Amino acid sequence: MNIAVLLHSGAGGSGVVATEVGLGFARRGHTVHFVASNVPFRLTETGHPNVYFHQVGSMAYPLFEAPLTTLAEASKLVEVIEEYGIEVIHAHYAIPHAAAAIMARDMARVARPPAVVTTLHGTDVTLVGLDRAYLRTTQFSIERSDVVTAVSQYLADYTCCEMGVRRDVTVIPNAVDHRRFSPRADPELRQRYAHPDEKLLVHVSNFRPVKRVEDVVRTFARVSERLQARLLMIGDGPDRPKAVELAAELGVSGRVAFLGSFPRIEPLLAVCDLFLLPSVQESFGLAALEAMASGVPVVASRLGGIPEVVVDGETGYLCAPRDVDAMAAAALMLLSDGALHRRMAAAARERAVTVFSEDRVLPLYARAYERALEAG
Ligand code: GMT
Repeated sequence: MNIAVLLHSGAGGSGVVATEVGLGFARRGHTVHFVASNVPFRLTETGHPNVYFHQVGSMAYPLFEAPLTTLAEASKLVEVIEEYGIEVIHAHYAIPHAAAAIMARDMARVARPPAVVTTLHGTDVTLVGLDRAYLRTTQFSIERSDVVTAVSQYLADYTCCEMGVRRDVTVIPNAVDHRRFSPRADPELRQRYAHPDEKLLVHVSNFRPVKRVEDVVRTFARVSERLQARLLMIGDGPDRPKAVELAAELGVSGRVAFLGSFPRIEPLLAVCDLFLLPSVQESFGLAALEAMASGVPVVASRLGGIPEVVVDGETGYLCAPRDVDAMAAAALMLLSDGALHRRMAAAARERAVTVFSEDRVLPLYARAYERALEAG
C-alpha cells in the first residue's frame, strides 16, 4: 500500500504514534510518505528504502497575519498523491491534518482519490477541537473522513457525546515496539544517574500544564523524605521553569535531573524503577505504555484513557488527580517492597506486549485502511 501520513512533527504523543505506526507499516513492506512541516521527532532511522519525508512549505506574505499551514499542507499532499499514487492518507490529530487531507483528496487529479483515515489523539477533540474557533471544522473533518479511529474508548465516547459527532469511531489503542522498549539491566547506564542504593523515578512529557510536572516534583519530594531516590525529568515545555524552581524550593534540586527532550529514551526508561504521570487530562498516556513495555510500573492519575492502559493494583497504581499524598504513598509502597515491585514490573511488561504490541495493533490499522478503501 502507498500511505501518506500527516502529523505534527514535534515531540507530542500524536506525532510519536504517527511515526512509530508509519515505520511499522514500512517495516512490513508498505511505502510510507511522512508529510510534515519538519522532520518528525522520532524519525531518527535512515535507510528504509520505502520511507519518504515531504516537507510542507510556508510562505510569509505581509497580508497574511499568520502562516496558512493547512493550505500549504494540502498543496504538498496533492503533489505527493499525484506523484506517488497514494491510496490511503492517515491524518494523525484532527486539526489541521484531517481538514488538509479532505481538501487534498478532493483536489487530486487522479483516477481514484485516496481514502482518508483520521486518528483522534486527545487534545484535538478535548481541548482544541471543542473551542468555538475550530469546532465546526473539526466536526466536518471527522464526519468527512472515510474511517475515524480514537486511541481509547474514553476518547471515542467523548468525541460522540461532547462533540456531537454522528458517526462510528473505531477504538485502536496506541502501540509500542516491545522489542525496542524492553526491560534491560544496564548497570553502567544506571549508575550515571543513581547510586546502587537509590531508587530511580522518571517522568516523560512535553511539560504542558495538563501534565502537572510540579506534581511530579512534589510527589518525588515526599518519596525522597522516606527513601533514597532520584528523579529523571525527560522532555521540555512551558512548565519546565516552574518545575525547576519548585525542586529548588523543596530542597531536592540535587536529586532531580532535567534532561531535556530527546527521541531515543528507551535505554534510560529501562533502568528506571517507577514512572510518574499525574496529568489532569490524558486520552491514553503513551509515555506510560512505553515505560510499562520497559518493565517499569506506573503511578498515574485515574482519569481519561489512563485506566485502559495502567491496571490499578496490577501494573501500577491509579490515584485521584492532584492527590500528591496518595501518589507518594503508592510510590513508596511499590518501591519499598521488592517482591511487589518485581510482580508489577513483570505484569506491566506482559500487558504492554499482549495488549499493545505493534504485532497486535498494526493489523487493526491495516483493517481500518481496507475499510476506508472500501468506503471511498
Ligand atoms: O499530551 C501530549 O503529550 C501530546 C498529545 C498529542 O496529541 O501530541 O498527546 C495526546 O496523544 C497521545 C498519543 O495518542 C496520547 O498518549 C496522550 O494521552 C494525548 N494527550 C492528552 O490527551 C492530553
